[in-house]
Amino acid sequence: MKTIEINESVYKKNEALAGILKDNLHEKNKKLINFLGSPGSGKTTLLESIIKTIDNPKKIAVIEGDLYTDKDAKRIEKLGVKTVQLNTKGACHLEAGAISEAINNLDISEAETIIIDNIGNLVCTAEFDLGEDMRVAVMSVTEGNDKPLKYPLMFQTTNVIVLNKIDILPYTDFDLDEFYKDIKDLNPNVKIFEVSATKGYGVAEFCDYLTNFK
Ligand SMILES: Nc1nc2c(ncn2[C@@H]2O[C@H](COP(=O)(O)OP(=O)(O)OP(=O)(O)O)[C@@H](O)[C@H]2O)c(=O)[nH]1
Ligand SMILES: [Mg+2]
Repeated sequence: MKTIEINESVYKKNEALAGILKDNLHEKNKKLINFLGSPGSGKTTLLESIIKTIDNPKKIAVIEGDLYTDKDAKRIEKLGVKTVQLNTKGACHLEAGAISEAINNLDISEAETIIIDNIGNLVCTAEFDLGEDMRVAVMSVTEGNDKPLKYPLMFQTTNVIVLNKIDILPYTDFDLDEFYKDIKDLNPNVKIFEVSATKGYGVAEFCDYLTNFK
């Protein structure tokens, strides 16, 4: 009897599509950045803050991933940034094929960087390569400093961690020393930014990094 490993074939197909997408975008000199993290960690607020901070927001285009609504896409579109909504109808992650389709429906003529505002999820989203040049895990201090060890794949596969909601750190039991120690064990080369997306702390530094990375 023939046995088909569904998981393996799904990942292989996704990987192949992600590779093609990456090559296509590089040919056009465009960068793709993937924002991941738990629901409510502040991914969309951070995007809003970036758009308000950078010199020319037209250099950014956004793919919004959501299960059902277009609430986040409307928030970004309101700021004059080209945006496309992807609804997964309940699925907990995005795949590279859907990102290619979204880009085909997005005006990226002026954009140098396309940012994916991924579905709020600390597990499945980390498993899928979307052809991105950079992963940014957005984590907030209200989630607790134990999350990197509890959800290691997210923090091992990311290039950058944005530790958000730093404005309310004193009102939480988030242990910064433990957080840095755990991250050093999991992903020693990761770049970490302490940010408040609502107050704007650290956002300019993060924007510099986003716009200048090669
Ligand atoms: N105090 C504080 N609140 C923040 C900050 N960033 C975001 N928030 C709040 O956190 C809540 C969730 O923010 P969102 O940006 O919608 O979170 P998200 O990660 O996009 O959530 P999903 O799209 O559901 O995955 C909102 O009420 C924001 O105002 C911050 O830096 N400080
Ligand atoms: Mg959001």
